[in-house]
Amino acid sequence: MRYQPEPEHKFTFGLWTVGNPGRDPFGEAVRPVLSPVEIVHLLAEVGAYGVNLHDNDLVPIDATASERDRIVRDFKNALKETGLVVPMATTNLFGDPIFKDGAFTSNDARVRAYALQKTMQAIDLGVELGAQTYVFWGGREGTETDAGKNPLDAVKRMREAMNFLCEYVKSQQYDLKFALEAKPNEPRGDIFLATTGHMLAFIETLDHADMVGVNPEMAHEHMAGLNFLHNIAQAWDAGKLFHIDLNDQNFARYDQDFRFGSHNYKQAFFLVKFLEDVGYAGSRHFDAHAYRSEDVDGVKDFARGCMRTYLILKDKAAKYKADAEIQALLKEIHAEHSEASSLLGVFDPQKADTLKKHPFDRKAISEVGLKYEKLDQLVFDLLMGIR
Ligand code: GLT
Ligand code: MN
Ligand code: MN
Repeated sequence: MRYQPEPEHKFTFGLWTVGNPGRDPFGEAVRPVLSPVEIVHLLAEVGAYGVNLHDNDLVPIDATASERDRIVRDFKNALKETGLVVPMATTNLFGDPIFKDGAFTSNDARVRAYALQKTMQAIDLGVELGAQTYVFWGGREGTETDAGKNPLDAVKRMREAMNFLCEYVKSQQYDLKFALEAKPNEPRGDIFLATTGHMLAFIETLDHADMVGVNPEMAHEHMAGLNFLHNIAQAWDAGKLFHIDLNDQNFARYDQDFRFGSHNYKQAFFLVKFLEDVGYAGSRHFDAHAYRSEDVDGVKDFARGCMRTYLILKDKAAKYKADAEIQALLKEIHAEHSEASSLLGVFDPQKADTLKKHPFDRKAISEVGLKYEKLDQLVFDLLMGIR
């Protein structure tokens, strides 16, 4: 069957995504709460490859040691029965009231220490389940008023925590990489390290920068009004695209976490095309949830839709490459001007000297139209299925 998800596509969902019962700040749950084992079976039914989790999506925060062991055993059995894997794990450092003013950036040393303790335990759990990527989303690491927290301390505390946890992973000899996820706001008024670009700069200040990359989320960059593809390209260029959260939403909204491709077809297309073109080999993780209008069947429609959309766009990317008219236009647009390209590249004094004297016909160069209108319309036609 066409557009059928296969393990090689590495489609994953969080327990918190398909398990989202539809509660929001204005209303109660509209769907039953599914157990982790039920969610694993649901994901297997729709054809996902893997399931990701926060520590407390699986093990309640107050569980005893024996409850933890039973829950983990049942979960592992469900994984075995279905063949699903756990490629990524993370810590819930936002739900419990202790984190009301942050975790790693809290002003309270007891909270910061507890956040480290909780994360080390959650790392142990993730590794036990097979995770090789560990995500950090600091939902509460921010402020409503800058009167209370010093943003400089926040960056330093965040660095201290990351350095501590990298050392922990090394001391345990775990095969685990960290992926930092940015978000500009919500649930805090403002969240520190607000975008993927901030994260990339921060990572370079860490003791073990090689272990740490990013987990950009499409909706989060759109909340900040940014071009997700451009951020992904920069992360890829830096060798830091360790994970990706695919979803969708309109610009300048709250975190809508819609089905992948539900809103911005073109952005989703160019993103998929990029991931496939560069050979991104990590998980395609859908960090989204079904509309609040849906029941459990609707949740399955949602999950199937995320994967189907990805595969349709992947197919469209192949069509784009095979389209003679599009390719001819691209060839024209990207034509090499060898008389100028020999003046570019690595500096040498001779080249600089020649370049300084080189005559440029500014008028002739700028008179030529670039045909992006034509190309963009061809892309639209392709996406709409009439090419
Ligand atoms: C939360 C958040 C997501 C993060 C998850 C990982 S939890 O749902 O909105 O963007 O990726 O902590
Ligand atoms: Mn989100
Ligand atoms: Mn996310």
